[in-house]
Amino acid sequence: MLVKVFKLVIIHKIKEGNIMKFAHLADTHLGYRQYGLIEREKDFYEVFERVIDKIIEENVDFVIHSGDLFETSRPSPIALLTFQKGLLKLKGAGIPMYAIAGNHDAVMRKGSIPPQVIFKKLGLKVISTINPTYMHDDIFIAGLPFFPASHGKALKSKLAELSEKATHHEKSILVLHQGIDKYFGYNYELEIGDIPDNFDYYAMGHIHKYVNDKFGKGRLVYPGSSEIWKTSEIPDYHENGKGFVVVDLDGSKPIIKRVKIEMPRQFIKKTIDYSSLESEILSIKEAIKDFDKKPILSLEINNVESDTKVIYEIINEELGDLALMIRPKFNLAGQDPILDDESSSDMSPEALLVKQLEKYDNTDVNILATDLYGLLSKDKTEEASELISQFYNEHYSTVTEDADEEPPEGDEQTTLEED
Ligand SMILES: [Mn+2]
Repeated sequence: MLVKVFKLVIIHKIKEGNIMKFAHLADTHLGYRQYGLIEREKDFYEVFERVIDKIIEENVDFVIHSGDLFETSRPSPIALLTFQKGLLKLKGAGIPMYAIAGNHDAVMRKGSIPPQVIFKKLGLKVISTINPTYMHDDIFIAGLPFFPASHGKALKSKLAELSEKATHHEKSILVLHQGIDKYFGYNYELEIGDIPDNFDYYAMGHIHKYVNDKFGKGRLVYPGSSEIWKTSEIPDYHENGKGFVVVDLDGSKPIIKRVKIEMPRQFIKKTIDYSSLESEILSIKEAIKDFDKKPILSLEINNVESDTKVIYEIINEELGDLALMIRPKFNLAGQDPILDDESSSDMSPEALLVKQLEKYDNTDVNILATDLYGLLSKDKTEEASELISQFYNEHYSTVTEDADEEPPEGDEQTTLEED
């Protein structure tokens, strides 16, 4: 009898072992309307639906979303409904989802809540400063919402707490939405040495390109954004595709499988010499005329010897109906096209600001400036003034004690409704 029970346990364990895998995605930015085009907003929804279907096909046990689920902290009803539909589809398949808020969907004002909280009643397991840990069977899942660099001290102390808790579990996952210096050239909140090294898997969000690195007891992964959010992501898209990862935590090291999702629309970038403009236009026309969805065309025309307005009209007349958007760039004859291209145009205003700040050599002020830039460029004036007063309290006020203890966002106002 005892042998029988023992056998059953073994069989159960093996069975459980075979199915313990999860999907990890991030940066879906639902509600983002690229170039102000409704078609692009819909593309992001379509990709999200494809991701959900693919996750169900992959037969995972649970899903982790590492932040920037929505483009803003106040998503439109369509963005909310798109997520709700996906969440319910997963629920129907018996797959729960764990999620943190990213810098886009977090509200950095005391007492406010990220949109993820709306879905708790539908089963979404929100990882927050108030509820930072969960157990999924015997897997310990810990995480935090996005912390701005100005709250680096609080972030590091919370990471230390989670790391201590993880020591009591055999398998553990850390979920964060942060930039790390090793993978993110500028404006990061953490250095790689700040990250506790005793987790098996680091489910990261924030960086829109795909990163899969050895770290801690296992691996650190940024699945990247699910759609092309910025054109500078195109080279990475060609290299790694867009999508998510499926992680198998059964062995001593996690096994990562990259799952690519086909983009609904193509981005086409072409450099053309003015002398062959006509034939190039014809070949583009031929290439895109049967596309399901009109592509976005980036055309760089070198050695231009004519009025750019006239050329633009020609391009528009020939390709306007076949492309969703045409982004032309003209380089006049004799002008070095490399001079004003890639390097400088690839630098975001934020990166330029960081470069300018370097000469002041004051880390705290630089961090404040970049955080303020991030908030003010999104019209988050209230949060910006909150940040300034926190900064003032931390650095100049005589009462400094509780400044660091404040979470960067309020999350749930009450802890009564915990899962
Ligand atoms: Mn993002």
